[in-house]
Amino acid sequence: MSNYVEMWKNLNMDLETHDALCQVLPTAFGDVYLSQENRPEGMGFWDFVVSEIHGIRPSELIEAQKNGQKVFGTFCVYVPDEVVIAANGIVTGLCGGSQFWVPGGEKVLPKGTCPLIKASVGARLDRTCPFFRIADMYVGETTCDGKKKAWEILGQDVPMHIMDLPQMKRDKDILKWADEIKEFAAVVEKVTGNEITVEALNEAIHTINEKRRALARVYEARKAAKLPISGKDALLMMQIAFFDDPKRCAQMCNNLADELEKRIADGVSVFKEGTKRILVSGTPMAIPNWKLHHIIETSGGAVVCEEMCTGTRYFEHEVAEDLPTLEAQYMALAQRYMKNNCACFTPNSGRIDDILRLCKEYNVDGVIDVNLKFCSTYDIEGYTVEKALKEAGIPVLGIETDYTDADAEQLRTRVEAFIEMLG
Ligand code: BJ8
Repeated sequence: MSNYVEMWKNLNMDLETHDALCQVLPTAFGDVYLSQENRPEGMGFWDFVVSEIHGIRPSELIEAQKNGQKVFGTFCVYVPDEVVIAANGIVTGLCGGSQFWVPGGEKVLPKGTCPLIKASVGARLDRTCPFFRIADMYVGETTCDGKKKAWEILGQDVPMHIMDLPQMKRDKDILKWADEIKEFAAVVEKVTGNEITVEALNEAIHTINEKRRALARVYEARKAAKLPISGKDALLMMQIAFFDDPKRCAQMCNNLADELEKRIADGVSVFKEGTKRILVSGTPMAIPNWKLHHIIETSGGAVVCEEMCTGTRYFEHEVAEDLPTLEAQYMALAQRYMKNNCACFTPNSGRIDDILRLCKEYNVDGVIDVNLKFCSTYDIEGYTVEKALKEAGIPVLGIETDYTDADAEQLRTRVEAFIEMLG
C-alpha cells in the first residue's frame, strides 16, 4: 500500500502509527484467509480490496470529491444509503473492527465501552484511518447509549448529523422515522448542493435493492448441503459491502453467486461432509474482525449464516420501488429500515423470529450467540435468544468477546466442546 503515502499525508494522517497497522494486516489476513483451501475464484476481488484497503477505495473517494461529490460516513444499518445516493453523494461505513484503534478510543471513552465504539472513535482521533479522514460528514443515530455519547465527542472534531431513531415499532414510530429520513434528506441536499428528486430517489432505491439481491444470492448458496463458500469468505464480502461502490458490489456479488451456484451443481464444497453448520447471531463484526469465524472454522464447524448487521440484517427486505412522491418514498424507506431488528429496540421479538427462521432456512446444527463486551442491549437480549433456542431444541452457545486475542484459546476450547457436543 506504499503508493498511497502522498494521499495519506494530504489527509493529515499519523503515518508512523498507520505504518504499524499496515504491517500487521497482511499477516493477519494471510493466516485467516489465504490459508483456506479451494476458495471460490471470485474471492480474488475481495482479497485485492483488502490488500489495498487504505488505498484503492479512499483514492476513489478523493477523486469523487474533486469532482464535487460529498462523502457521508455511517455507523449503522438504519441509516438509509438511498437518500445520500439520490443526491449524488457517497456512503462509506465507518465502524471500527480492529483492536489497533481501541487504545485511541480509550483516551476519551471509559474502558467499559464496547470495542466497536472505542475503535471507531480511536480511528478518527488517532488519524490512522483514511475513511475517517475523508468523510465530509458523519451520520450518527440514537441506537445504544455508547454510540449516542460517542457522537458528542466525534461531533467536536467533524461535522455530524444525528438521526433520532425510535426504539419501538408502533405505527407512530414508523411515521416518526419517515419524518427523520425526510429531515436527513434536507441535510444531505444542503451538504451536497443537490436536490433530491423523485426520479433520483427511485433510481437510488433500485440500486440498493439490486445490491441487496446480489448479497442475498450469495447467502442463498450457503443454504446448500454442500457448502460452496466458507463463512469467513462470506463475512469478508459483507464487511466490504459497507464501503464499496454499491453497483460494483452488486456486480461482484452476482459474479460470486454465479460461481457458487455452479459449485453447488457440481457438488463442490469447501468443507468435508458432516461439518457442523453454525449460525452466528448477535453484535456486528466490522472489518477486520474475523476472530470468531476463524475459530469456528478451524474447530470443526462451518458458519452458514450471520444474523447480525454484517449479515442478514443488511440485505433482507427491499424498499418498494417506483413510488410517485417523495413522501411515499420516505415512508417506504422507513417501513423497510424499521424491519431491522436491533437489540436497541423494545420489544424485539422480531429478532427471535428471525433467528428461529434462519436456523430452519440454513439447516443449522447449532447457534453461537456472540456479544461484544460491554454491549448491554445484546447481552441482556442473549437471555431471550438462548431461551427461545432451547425451547426450539436448537443447541446454543452464548459467548462474550472483544477485539483482542487474549481470550482466543479459551474461546477455541469452548467452541470445540460445543461443536463436539453437536456431533
Ligand atoms: S442496528 S447492532 S449497526 S446499533 S455493539 S455500538 S449496539 S454497544 S453496533 Fe449496531 Fe445499528 Fe444496532 Fe446494527 Fe452499541 Fe452494542 Fe457496541 Fe453496537
